[in-house]
Amino acid sequence: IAEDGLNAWLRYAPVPGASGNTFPSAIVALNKTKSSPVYIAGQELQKAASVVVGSLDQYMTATNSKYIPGLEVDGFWLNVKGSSVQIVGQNERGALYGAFEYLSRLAQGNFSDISYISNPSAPIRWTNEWDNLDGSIERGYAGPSIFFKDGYVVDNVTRVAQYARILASIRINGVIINNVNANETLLSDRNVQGLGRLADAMRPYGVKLGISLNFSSPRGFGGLDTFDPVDPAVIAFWGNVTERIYHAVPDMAGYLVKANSEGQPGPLTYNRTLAVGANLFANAVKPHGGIVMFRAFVYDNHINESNWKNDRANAAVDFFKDLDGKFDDNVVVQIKYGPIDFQVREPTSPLFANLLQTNTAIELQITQEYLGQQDHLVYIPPLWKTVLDFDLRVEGKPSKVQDIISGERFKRPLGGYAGVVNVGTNTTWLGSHLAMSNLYAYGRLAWDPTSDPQAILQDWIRLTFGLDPAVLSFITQMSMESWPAYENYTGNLGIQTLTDILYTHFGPNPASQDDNGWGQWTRADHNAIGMDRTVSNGTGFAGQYPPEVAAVYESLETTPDDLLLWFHHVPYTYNLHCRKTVIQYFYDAHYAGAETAQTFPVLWSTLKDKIDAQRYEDVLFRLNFQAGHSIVWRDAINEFYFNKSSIPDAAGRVGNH
Ligand code: GCW
Repeated sequence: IAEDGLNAWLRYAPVPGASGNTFPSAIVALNKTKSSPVYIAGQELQKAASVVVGSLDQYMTATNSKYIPGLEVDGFWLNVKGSSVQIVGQNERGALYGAFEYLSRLAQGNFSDISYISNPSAPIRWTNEWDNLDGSIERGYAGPSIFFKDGYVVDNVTRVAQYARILASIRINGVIINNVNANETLLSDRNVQGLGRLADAMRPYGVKLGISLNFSSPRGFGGLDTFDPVDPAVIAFWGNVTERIYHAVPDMAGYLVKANSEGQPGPLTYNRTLAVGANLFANAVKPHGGIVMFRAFVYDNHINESNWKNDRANAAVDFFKDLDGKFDDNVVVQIKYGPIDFQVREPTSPLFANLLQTNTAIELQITQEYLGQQDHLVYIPPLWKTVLDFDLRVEGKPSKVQDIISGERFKRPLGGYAGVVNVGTNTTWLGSHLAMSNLYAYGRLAWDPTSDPQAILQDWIRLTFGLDPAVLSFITQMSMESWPAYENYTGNLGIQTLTDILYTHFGPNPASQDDNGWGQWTRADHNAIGMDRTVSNGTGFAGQYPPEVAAVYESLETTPDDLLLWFHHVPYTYNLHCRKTVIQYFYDAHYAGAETAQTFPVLWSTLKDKIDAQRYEDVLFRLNFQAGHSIVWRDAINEFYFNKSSIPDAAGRVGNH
């Protein structure tokens, strides 16, 4: 079968051996309204099997059953006993999640009896789409927007509904549909009406719509001469806008705000704090049950490298720490996983350990901005796990990031996950078939961050490519090797991705990191490399962590090799824990990473007869590109540091071209 990718992992392909198993013979969906998630659940099940599905209330009424304890908001109970199947959600959204869970088991050839409850780790499981109103997508690699065209919301919402279906199957419950670098004309009457249309398309899938706002809209759009967040006219403007939007979208999820960052307007212009800015919107949406996601990605992009103590990584804690407790209860501070910007490896953002009376969410990036832009296979969840599992030891107690953002650690009412996805109109959604494992795993991890990235990956492989053992084993191998390989041939030891940071964020350009105000510095000179972020002699960044963690990073001896150059400025000849020198590690890792990438197309070609031609060719093309580009990376980076350091490669490979 040709497979264009629109159904992603929801293919319901025939499963070998399925015929001997008993399927239920009738489907009873307990809500017949076509716009209800339970109705959709019934429809989905119809495509594969037969069952009773409904929310807890509907189930108790219709079947005279007792209350099912243990179900939390959006959670579900799945009960399979032979041909009798019950799927009961705490709410209708949960019922749909349970239906997709059941179908996922069937599609993977799992027909066994089971009974269990599954609840989400956190209430906020959203995507962010950086779509512009003209239809372009910032850092999008899969064609133009499915939401906007030529300045307006699209008329045809077919793709939007299809996207919502995919998101529901991984239990995503909200989408911010426009770029955080927001255009205020989204607030026009025509566009607000359009928002209603988009929300209607997504609602049956339990996916709520939210939007990014431009902080200066009162001036740029409202005709006021100010956007000062305490000005009564400004407050009235936002109240008004919010009423109009909720009129069109009664269940709107809320607002996302990027303020005072990378040239965006914000409250600091008027000497108001970021909390005052966030609460302005929080007040407006509160009566409607809305949430404000306020981004912590606030920093000055004109800092001076000649000052040894300057450090962009310090910005988030510097800006937000003193505001802890000042945000309204329906504000969530949205924090990128690392202190800089979606690099191939970063330490966990210390801001998670500095906001004890504030709701927080983690921002992850599915779109591979710095990670090869979907032209390289990079399965990212193992990187995300380094952060979600990281124990920040706040007040000397276990404080994993996953337990902070779930709200559990500091007893917060809200929190969760925001994933920057940037799907486009390309029929593969992300521009690459294999990149979809990242989206799939994002949803699964947001639901349950304790799950194993490899197990999630294998569910995705079976659902996407079928149950053949060779397919399973080779795609698993390539995917699991892909992040370490990419780290090896781009930037290792915590130096960052070493891609071009000034324009494309694609391909090697280690020189672009330094001598500019962006602050993604490496401080590489002829003798030494790395940012000294110690308290004793550097930027003090290490001191933003709670004492136990700070002590680990402060000392050269205890800093792990993979973050060495993030925290320390050392000679190229410095000996790592692994006993190599820094420079020899660079040379070897770049060779090793590129060598691994050479194996990907070879492994893939062995699957030629097991995968439809269209997907086979498409993936092969990309893997061949990656194999070649990894050599470009390897040589560019190695030659660059050979020229800087003049230290020869012990294996004689570098400097001989
Ligand atoms: O990673 C950087 C990107 C910008 C992006 C910004 C942000 C939407 O290069 O394109 O802007 O981060 O996250 O706000």
